[in-house]
Amino acid sequence: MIYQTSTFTFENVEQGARRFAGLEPGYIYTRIGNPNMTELQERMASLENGEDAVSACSGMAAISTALLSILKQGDHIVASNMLYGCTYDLISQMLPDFGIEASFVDASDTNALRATMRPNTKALYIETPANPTMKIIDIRAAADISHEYGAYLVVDNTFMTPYLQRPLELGADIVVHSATKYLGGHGDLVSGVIVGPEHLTSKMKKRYLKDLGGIPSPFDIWLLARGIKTLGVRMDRHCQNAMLVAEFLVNCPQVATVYYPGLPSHPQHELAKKQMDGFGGMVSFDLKGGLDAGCTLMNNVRMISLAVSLGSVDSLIEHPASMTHACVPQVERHAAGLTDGLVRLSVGIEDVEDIISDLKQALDNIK
Ligand code: LCS
Repeated sequence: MIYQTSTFTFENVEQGARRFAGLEPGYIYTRIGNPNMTELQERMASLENGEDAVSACSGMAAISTALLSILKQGDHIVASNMLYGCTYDLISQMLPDFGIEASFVDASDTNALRATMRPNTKALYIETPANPTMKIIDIRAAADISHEYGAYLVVDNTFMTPYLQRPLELGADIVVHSATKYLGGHGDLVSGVIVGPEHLTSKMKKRYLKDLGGIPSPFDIWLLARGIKTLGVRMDRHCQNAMLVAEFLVNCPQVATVYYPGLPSHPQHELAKKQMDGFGGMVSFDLKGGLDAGCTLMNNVRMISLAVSLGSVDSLIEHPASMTHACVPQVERHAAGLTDGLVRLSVGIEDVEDIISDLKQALDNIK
């Protein structure tokens, strides 16, 4: 059932007052809570093995709400140097405007990570695998370092979903998701989720999400809850297809390097096997012909869509340097291993032969 309503009626004035005062449970107004949000939150908390969850209207709303609720003026945040472009922008540009200092580091290097932490560091923020370089960060090691400094470890689990990786079980404090991606799974909604301990999620719900206002529409979270019903079967197929596509690309004469944690050649393949239950559906690669060759490939795909976003049942291809990560300065992108020619492929659940033959015909256009 979809509770497609902005408000909920009270029996009488006294009941309304009791609900506002928190003396009686019950819904008031959809920005403060809605049965569809409650259901989704319970499901996500259970999947991530966390105490509670908060649903938000986008991944960015989830990330900004989570960070603003644990940081204040004078605090410091350490973040991984390879993040989704808008997350990087939020942490590097917007948080400093509110008096929150930010430092970026290769969080897979534990010595460098430890050296970046400060007494006033209140949060460590990572994505693993990183969008789009597929670098893996050891979640347990990051949690240990974070806790030594009394900081919360926040992990963006968008690429993996709780089906493949559960950061809270490895010591993380808060998990955030762009539910727009694999959780929804069908490219038809924008949504976000935060999972964490009840003392933080209740603060987020009662104060930050309520006052920042980034709540999802009841219809979108109903669609999201429906998407989650097929999460396991979709993720199995994404993983299977991505592995076959990565192996195909490794053997293509036009391809220089393939970044996929399932390949034994991935520098952190062993760590990936340890902390992930599968390698996911995202594959990035550099072509020998660099950016020009990448553009030829992307302009010639037929079944695969040239589009940003990821995690849909449909395969999507994009160019991070000019699209999703264009807001990250070039020197920072290069330092984190994101080359100008890197192509990112979100491998869908279509017949893998169709995906591979589309890539093959598009690659054949490279001179
Ligand atoms: N976290 C990750 C890892 C993401 O990839 C994205 C969006 C977000 C958070 C933000 O989620 P949203 O607000 O869009 O729901 N990533 C995108 C991408 O790579 N292409 O288009 C959007």
